[in-house]
Amino acid sequence: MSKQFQFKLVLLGESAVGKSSLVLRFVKDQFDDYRESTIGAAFLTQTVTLEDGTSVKFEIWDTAGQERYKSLAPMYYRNANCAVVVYDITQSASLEKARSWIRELQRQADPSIIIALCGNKSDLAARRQVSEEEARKYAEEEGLMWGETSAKSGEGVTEIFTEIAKKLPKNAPAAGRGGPGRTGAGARSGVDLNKQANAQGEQNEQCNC
Ligand SMILES: Nc1nc2c(ncn2[C@@H]2O[C@H](COP(=O)(O)OP(=O)(O)OP(=O)(O)O)[C@@H](O)[C@H]2O)c(=O)[nH]1
Ligand SMILES: [Mg+2]
Repeated sequence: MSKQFQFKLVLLGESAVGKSSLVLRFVKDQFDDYRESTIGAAFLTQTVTLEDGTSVKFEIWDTAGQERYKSLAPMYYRNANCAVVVYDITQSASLEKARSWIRELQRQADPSIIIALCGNKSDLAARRQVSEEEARKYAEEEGLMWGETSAKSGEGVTEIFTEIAKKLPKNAPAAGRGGPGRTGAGARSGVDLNKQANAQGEQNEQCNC
C-alpha cells in the first residue's frame, strides 16, 4: 500500500486577497465572485496524491484577514507544518502585509515550517501592482517557495499545494527534522498514517481552538 501523510497548513494574508477562494478552488474546484469575509477561521481538508503514489492530506486552517482577528492567528500557525501567505498582485500593500506575516512566522512559528508566498488574482494581470520579479526575489532571499495563482481561473492553485506536498518531509513523526525545535515539535512533523494505524496513540489529532 502506498504511504499516506497528513500535515497542518495555515493560510495567512490581508483580508480580500483570496485565501478562502484559493481553498475553495483547491478543495471543491469552485469559485464565487461574491464571498463573505471569513469570521475567525475555517477548517477544510484536501488530499493530493503525488506521482510516486504517496498521498498527502492537508488539514487547512483558512484564517480571517481582517485586523480584528489578528490576535487569533498564532493559534493556527503554532502547530502548522506549512503556511501559505497570500497577497493580491493588484494591491502592493497586500505584499507588505504578507512580508509582515512572514516575519512573524519566522519569529514565532516552528523553525521547520515550510512557507509559500502566493500572489493571487493572476487573472487580473492588467491591474498588476506587484511584479513577478519583485516577489520572486524577495521569496528567494527569505528561502520561501513562491508562485502566482488565480482562484478564479484555477491557474497555479493545485500546483502550489502539490509543490508544498512534495517539499514536506515524508519521514517518521518527529524524526530527522533537525534544528533546535521547541517542546512538542514532533507533533508538527508529518504523520505516516500507516504507521499510526500500527502505533496507536502515538499521534492524535489536535484541535487548536
Ligand atoms: N479576479 C479574481 N478575484 C478573486 C480571486 N480570488 C478571490 N477573488 C475575489 O476576491 C474577493 C475576496 O476573496 P476571499 O477569498 O473572500 O478573500 P479572503 O482572503 O478569504 O478574505 P478574508 O476572509 O476577509 O481574510 C472575493 O470577491 C473573491 O471573489 C482571483 O483569483 N481572481
Ligand atoms: Mg476568507
